[in-house]
Amino acid sequence: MCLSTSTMPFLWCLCALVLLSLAVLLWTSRRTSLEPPYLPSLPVIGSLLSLMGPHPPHVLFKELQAKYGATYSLKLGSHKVIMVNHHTHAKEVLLKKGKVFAGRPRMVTTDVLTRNGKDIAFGDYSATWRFHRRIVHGALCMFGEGSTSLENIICAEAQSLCTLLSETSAVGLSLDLSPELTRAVTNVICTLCFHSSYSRGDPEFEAMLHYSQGIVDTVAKDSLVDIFPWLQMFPNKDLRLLKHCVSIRDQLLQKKYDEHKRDYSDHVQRDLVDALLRAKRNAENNTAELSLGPGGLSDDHLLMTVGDIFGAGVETTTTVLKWAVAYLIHHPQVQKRIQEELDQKVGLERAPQLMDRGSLPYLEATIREVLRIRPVAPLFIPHVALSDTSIGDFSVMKGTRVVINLWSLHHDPKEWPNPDSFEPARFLNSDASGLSIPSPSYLPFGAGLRVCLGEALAKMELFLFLSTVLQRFTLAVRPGDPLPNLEGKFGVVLQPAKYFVSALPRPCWDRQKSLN
Ligand code: STR
Repeated sequence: MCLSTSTMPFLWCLCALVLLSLAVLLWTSRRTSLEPPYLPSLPVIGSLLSLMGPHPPHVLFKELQAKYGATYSLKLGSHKVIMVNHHTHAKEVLLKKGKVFAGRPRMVTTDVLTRNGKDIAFGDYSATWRFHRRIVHGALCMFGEGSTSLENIICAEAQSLCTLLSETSAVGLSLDLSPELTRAVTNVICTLCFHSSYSRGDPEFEAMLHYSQGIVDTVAKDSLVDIFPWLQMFPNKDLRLLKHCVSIRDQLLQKKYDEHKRDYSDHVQRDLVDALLRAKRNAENNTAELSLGPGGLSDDHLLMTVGDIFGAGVETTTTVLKWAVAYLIHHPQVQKRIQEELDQKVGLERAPQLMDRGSLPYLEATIREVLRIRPVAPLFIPHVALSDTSIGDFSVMKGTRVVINLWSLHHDPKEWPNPDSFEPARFLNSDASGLSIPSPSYLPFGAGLRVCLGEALAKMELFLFLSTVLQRFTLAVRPGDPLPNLEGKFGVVLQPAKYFVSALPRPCWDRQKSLN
């Protein structure tokens, strides 16, 4: 066949077009089917062999970036997990594609803790979950930030902590602050939830301290039963301890819940449980809300959520306070600068209040730095992709677990110069008169649909407790005692090891008191 010269250019164009479309097709399919680099994996055990070693998981996962890049995947038993170590991908998961990644995995330990995911933190994404979270958010707003009564409660607890510190320092003792901080923080949450509080030595409080630690030690820390659910068939010490602690917690919660149901009135809202009960009753009267799915919002849901608020409210804030004190002991110059700021802006005549927050930027910067250097939950709680999707150029299949390594975000040397050194001033603006967030790689409370519900409350507590104590005392260890260990014990929260503190009354405070 002979082609005329006039048709040649047309054919060339056609060929070029076909080739171009093929290239585009090939490129786009490569782009979306690209899998993140994989850690070596064996049948049944998955990547477990690559995860053994001396480092805690968050540190190991950060270091594996050097070999596999910031986003890589691994297998935990039969579960495919994508590990995200950089803020751009973290924000894509939490914010840009928040809804797609809003799922939660079912795990043996969290199912024990939450009656199969009937809470908010560990519960999977659903219409019931959304409704549940909305009413808890509303109730927390009503009793949370801006509520003067809550401020008064926190201040009263902070003062009672100071009284204890005076008593122990008067007899030259040093003290493990942990139970006292926990009691103070528990009382704030208890007042918020149940309008009740504990005095020192209350047996119910002692029981709570014990069960809460048992739960933190055993729940959702990538324990083997969570990776291999079939291990439940064998005797398991941790799972037994968890079940025991959960049953004590449930008895305690049930008692409070029953009392509230008995005394419930539509006309008064004494606390958060009353607010939740009202929302539940309104929903039951409203047929539209009844399309929530099997069971709607049951008593179990409310009970488990109160358990979440309690557990999260106590364990997280207490842990941050313990880290803050540990770092302040290591950095007396930071403590001195906070105290100078307090002396200048608040003085000694009165205790600090929330309205002082704006005028104490260095204290606020210190709190931010504590939350950066020792994030409460260094791996957050795992997310699950609810449909086929992508992270950056990598494709992600429905059902994949996604873990955000907040530790990597907060210790990224490209974002934070000297990431391992404690430098509150990095959160101050150029003339040190106000605050700044110097990097987008900072998410202490998470972000998106599952952002921490207690952020405002936590910030109030951290500010009031630290300012009240530091106005009156300098915290140190006794001469010859070791400084607090800053490494932390990995678990669902990263807790510091036990240490002893001696609180030295500040001379200026003592002088002021003797004048009054
Ligand atoms: C602490 C111990 C306890 O008694 C109950 C809970 C349930 C809620 C958990 C909490 C725990 C630890 C901190 C968590 C919180 C939900 C959100 C919070 C995991 C296990 C964080 O994401 C930091």
